[in-house]
Amino acid sequence: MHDTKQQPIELTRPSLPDMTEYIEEIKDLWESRFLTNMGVKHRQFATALSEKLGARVALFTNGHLALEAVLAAFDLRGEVITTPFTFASTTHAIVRSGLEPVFCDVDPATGLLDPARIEALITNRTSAILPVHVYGQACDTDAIDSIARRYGLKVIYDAAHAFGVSVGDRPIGSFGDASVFSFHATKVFQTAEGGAVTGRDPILFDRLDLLKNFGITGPESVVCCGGNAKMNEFQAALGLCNLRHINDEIRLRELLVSRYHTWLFAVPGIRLLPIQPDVRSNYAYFPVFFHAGHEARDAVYLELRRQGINCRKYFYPLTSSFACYAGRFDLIQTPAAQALAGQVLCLPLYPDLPNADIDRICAVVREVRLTR
Ligand code: T4K
Repeated sequence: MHDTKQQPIELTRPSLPDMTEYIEEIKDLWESRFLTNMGVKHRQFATALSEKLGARVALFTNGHLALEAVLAAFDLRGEVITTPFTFASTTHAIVRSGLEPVFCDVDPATGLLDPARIEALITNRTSAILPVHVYGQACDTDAIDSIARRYGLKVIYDAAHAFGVSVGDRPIGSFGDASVFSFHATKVFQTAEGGAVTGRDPILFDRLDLLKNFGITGPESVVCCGGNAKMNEFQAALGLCNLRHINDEIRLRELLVSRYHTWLFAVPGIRLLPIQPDVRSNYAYFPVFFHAGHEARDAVYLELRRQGINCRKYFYPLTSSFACYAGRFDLIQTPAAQALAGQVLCLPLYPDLPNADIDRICAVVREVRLTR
């Protein structure tokens, strides 16, 4: 086994602009003393993002509150068809909005919602479909959007992992009725905490503006029961800086992913994500799937952790089996998702991860795998 005294390796580390670039960007804030409530930076960042994402944009303080705001803005009722192979946020947003998640199984190769299984789950209580573009892949948007149109359902994509992804020449945020992005520190594009909604319908954006600011329309006018989910000026300033560097961020990630591929693609018992034709990925995560299941995966996980290498089982457990939902959902409905949750391990990935660290991580994975 390898030397355990080496430097720890994080799963991810946020990319930051030069400190001088950020200071330059926030100087005005000291002068104006307008620090939040949709100030100059907020407006500039929304405009810049809208050009980048090819859609209208509403900014939020984080991705989770953006998801809850979209569900409220569409005034959804009843059931929402979604995936359990996701982060807690997706399912919690549905439940916290008083809606019932109906779990649909995923494609065993990608972990993305399987469109072939959606129609069987539609009832007269279904109001929306909420798929997740996991790991920076793209869902089968054509199939999902066409089922939704046929049944008059809304489609809200959880695009928390998918900033910068495109399908053909279409940016990922242009599909469905709305897409929700996360700009958390662990994401490809980050504002420390932050999020955004993209879409086309101007009424959606009017509602989102109200919902994220207490329903206020003027100093003496409150027209709906909104909350507070505004992105502040410091977040927006960081977003303006990081947007200038996003292409480099994705290019560097791509290089690291291809190094991982070279080491791991032929290791017996391991499967990597397939390359999606026509999709430009952002290389948000690097998941590895162990055919033999959770014992093989956990052996590698424990050895990596022992050596100070922070890897994560995104997404184990399935959200449908969280303790807070015990007894509520039928886990037999999603066998492919269940299998993936037992197989997956996400390995460290961020632009300044040294090649030597990738080589070290891959050596551990190969060694543990090949000796079992
Ligand atoms: N939908 C989906 C599909 C999502 O994955 C998420 C969030 C959301 C919705 C909701 O979006 P937000 O409301 O978060 O905007 C992390 C993130 O907190 C979460 O944003 C993310 N998904 C999820 C997949 O990962 P943890 O609890 O696993 O992160 P943590 O603290 O263990 O950190 C992971 C690694 O990042 C560690 O190696 C440390 C490193 N790190 C972390 C932070 C916070 C840093 O280097 N710097 C940092 O500031 O949840």
